[in-house]
Amino acid sequence: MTTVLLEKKGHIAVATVNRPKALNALNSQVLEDLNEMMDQVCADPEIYALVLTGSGEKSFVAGADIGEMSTLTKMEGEAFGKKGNDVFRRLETLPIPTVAAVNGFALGGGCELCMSCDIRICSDTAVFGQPEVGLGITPGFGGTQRLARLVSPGMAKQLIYTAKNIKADEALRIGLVNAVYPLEELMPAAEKLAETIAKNAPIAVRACKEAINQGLQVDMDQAIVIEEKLFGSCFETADQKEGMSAFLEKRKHEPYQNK
Ligand code: DAK
Repeated sequence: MTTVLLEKKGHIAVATVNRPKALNALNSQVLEDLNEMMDQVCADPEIYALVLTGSGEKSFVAGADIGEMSTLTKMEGEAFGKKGNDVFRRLETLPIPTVAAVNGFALGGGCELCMSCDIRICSDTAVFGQPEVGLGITPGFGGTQRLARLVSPGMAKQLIYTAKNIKADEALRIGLVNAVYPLEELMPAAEKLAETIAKNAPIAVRACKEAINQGLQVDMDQAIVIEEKLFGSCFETADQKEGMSAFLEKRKHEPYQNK
């Protein structure tokens, strides 16, 4: 991987989009490397949570690479869009929980990338926006769908139709991010959050992600059945037995084994 760095720290991994000279814009290589990064993360049973960020102090990801996109034909545009959508959907449904640490510009494809993560936190320097209509295109990596689901449809429409950027405080106010930190505190906070998640029973955490993601796509009657099945599956795990035994024996549970 040349454009995505992957670092393992205990039970968490930190992936960094690394094209700082182009403000980490997403070209085909970055999309391929994000895929490779997810192959590596999924192949490692010791990784329980993933943090995704951008290289440098200025940008998370400043969108899809406008230079690469500018000359695309209709068919090439569709192929580029599919490549990105496949990667973003894979990230959204990655079995382990994901935290986006947004350290600056998150525009267009960058905003869409962070919306494919489970949780977003950002620096006080972060800027979010979907500038696509100003470039003559629609958001193409799921922006119309994920933004409307994460914030209100009216707010999503305002952001997308106006192509106006918003700052961190406004992103917090509308619920696009969960918390804002001074830039230097962002990565420690993101890693601490991922480590806190990673200390819980990994199979149960993954089941929660699946239940929330799948349940939101169906009606409540079906959603509750999805939850029941995943709840039941936890009772086949050693971690459930240890967690409940520890409670009953009034002791701290042993570190969970992901079994
Ligand atoms: N693509 C390529 N290069 C970029 C870039 C981008 N999105 N953003 C920045 N860069 C490059 C700049 O060209 C510049 O390169 P050099 O000139 O130094 O070689 C370098 O990064 C530094 O940028 P600036 O000099 O512009 O830095 P400033 O601080 O002055 O401005 C900025 C920062 C983020 C406000 C500005 O760079 C900017 O406005 N960037 C573009 C932001 C943007 O519009 N992003 C959204 C792109 S649209 C699709 C699927 C998905 C998409 C589209 C179609 N299909 C279904 C086909 C997604 C579209 C988008 O993401």
